[in-house]
Amino acid sequence: MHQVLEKIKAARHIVLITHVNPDADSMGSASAFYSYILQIQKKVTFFCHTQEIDARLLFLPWCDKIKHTIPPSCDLAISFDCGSLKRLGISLDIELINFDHHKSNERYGMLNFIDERAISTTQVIYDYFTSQKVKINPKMATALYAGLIDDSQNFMSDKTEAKAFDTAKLLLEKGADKKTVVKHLFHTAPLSLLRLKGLMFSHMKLHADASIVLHLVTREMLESSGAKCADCEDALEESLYLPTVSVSLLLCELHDGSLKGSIRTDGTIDASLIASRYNGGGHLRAAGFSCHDISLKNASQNLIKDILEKKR
Ligand SMILES: [Mn+2]
Repeated sequence: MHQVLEKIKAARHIVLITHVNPDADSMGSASAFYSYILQIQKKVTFFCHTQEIDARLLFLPWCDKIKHTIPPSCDLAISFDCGSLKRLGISLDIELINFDHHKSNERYGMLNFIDERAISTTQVIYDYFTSQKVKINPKMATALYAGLIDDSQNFMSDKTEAKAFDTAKLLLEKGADKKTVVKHLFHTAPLSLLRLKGLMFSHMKLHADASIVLHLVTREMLESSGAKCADCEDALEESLYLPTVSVSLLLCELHDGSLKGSIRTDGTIDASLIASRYNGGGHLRAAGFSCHDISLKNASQNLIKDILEKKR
């Protein structure tokens, strides 16, 4: 941690980098760090490669400062929650400090602060601030809290341990605006998403004694609801709430005719093993893949067959 401080002290202009298609953790970490760099009176740039940032995140402090290019005067970069160099969305010719909590982090920085046990990158940043006796103001606390509750799925994920609650308590005491964070991250949805969810639940099919849910989402369904493929996640996930269901499947038709596949399981079947059959990947409970030159019907038949084989 000491080396980080030395690098920051020596820098004249620091660029803070989120990953492409940033989430609350990546943005929250960079946002809190932005306040910190201002506190120590250095020049700072908030960079995100993605032009269209998820509107739910724009309540975070300093989002109005986000740039999509890196000024040439920057002499130090810091990345947040980026598992790989590719996820930055740009190439860099300056030194980089890498803050993350992904096990798979490629340690591409000159200094790497990867805490695999941390529930979020904002937890890693919180620990850094504490070790450096940085004063955490309400803006910083709100940004750090956002990453904490989003990555822990509002403290519901398996990885949520006592430390997450400890950190939450300390951040609330420092003035984190819990109400605003919850409103934007968990209680905000566009009409298109709600419409798509309705369509998905009314069209879904149950297989194998209602242990498998299958969602086939056609281009028509996306068009009539105005939703995007990424908006299918909620219904896919919530299908596992049915007591008999152990696997939830999605095949979504994209504009180019290819299919996007997503698998969610209750952990009794390894989703990543199924996805790897289609050159995809992921984790035990969540995985994804894409397939080309196959109809929705044929792809779904193959997928169900693969799952039934695994179940046996
Ligand atoms: Mn994260």
